[in-house]
Amino acid sequence: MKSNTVFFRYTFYAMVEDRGNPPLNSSLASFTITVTDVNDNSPVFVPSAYVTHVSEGVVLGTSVVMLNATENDQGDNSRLSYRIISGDLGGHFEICNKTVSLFVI
Ligand SMILES: [Ca+2]
Ligand SMILES: [Ca+2]
Repeated sequence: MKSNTVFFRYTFYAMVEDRGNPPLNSSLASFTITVTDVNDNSPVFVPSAYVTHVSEGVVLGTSVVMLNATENDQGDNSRLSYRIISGDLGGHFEICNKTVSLFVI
């Protein structure tokens, strides 16, 4: 677990009673719920801009840039996926994990 993660802990007390008249209660219980992680952090690219150069004779499948993002949540809340959302008009690039590769010319 990351040390900077905020945890929330709730402690409840409950009572049980019967449906008689008058109702009788004789037992109390406490229970605690700990929220280990809330997805309250967004991933951030570090750096936020990348510049690279590719030779026109490069072999298809060559990695052209490695992206990096940080994320302060845990588990599934911190698992990242990368995708190109615009700019690749010819469909020449693909991202596998965090690696951008040239695949189609
Ligand atoms: Ca969190
Ligand atoms: Ca997150």
